[in-house]
Amino acid sequence: MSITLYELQPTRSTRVRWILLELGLPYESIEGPDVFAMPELAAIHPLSKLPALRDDGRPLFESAAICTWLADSHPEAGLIAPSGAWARALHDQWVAFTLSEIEAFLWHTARNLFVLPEEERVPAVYPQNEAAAKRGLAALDAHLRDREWLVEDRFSVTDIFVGYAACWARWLGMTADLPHLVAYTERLQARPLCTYRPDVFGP
Ligand SMILES: N[C@@H](CCC(=O)N[C@@H](CS)C(=O)NCC(=O)O)C(=O)O
Repeated sequence: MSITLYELQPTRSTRVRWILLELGLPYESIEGPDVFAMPELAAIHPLSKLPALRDDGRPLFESAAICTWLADSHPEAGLIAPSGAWARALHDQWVAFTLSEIEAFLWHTARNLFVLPEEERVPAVYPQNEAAAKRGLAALDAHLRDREWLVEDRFSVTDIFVGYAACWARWLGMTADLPHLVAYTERLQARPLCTYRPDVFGP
């Protein structure tokens, strides 16, 4: 078994690093800003984005797909419910919700803050993105009011996935009035293998 992860901290590849650590899987890390230009990355990801993974030679991209695959392929770790279980539907629900109702807006802001060339950035999108992301974040905050973890109230790959977006939003200053979500990010960062370092994803 061999795993290669193309990554750059603190991008969304750090989700994959965390689950690899939770699963105790050895992996080769191809890391750094030069990764984006590598033909090996282009051979995996059609847009040369991170994260990208090879598992026994097989290419996989998208952090949700990679994290879910790794949890699925190591069921003994108990980090995900099997396909067909209700808890699995809840995992899919929170991953899809995070991507469409939160992360899309965070990423659009990031693109206009520092990813796009300066002359293409449109700062006018920030407030609209923040308002949209906050609706999704408030829903998460409400869900976490009386539970510690998202699915079956025990730590799972769902928390690794969604938690990244929550830490990112906190770093962007969008969680000030969402105490349950802030407490959740602190619980995540208190876990020994968490890769969402407080010095990078701090408030
Ligand atoms: N939905 C993708 C996002 C992939 C993505 O946009 N990754 C960023 C880093 S967080 C990237 O590679 N950006 C380079 C670019 O946009 O060209 C995932 O979750 O894996």
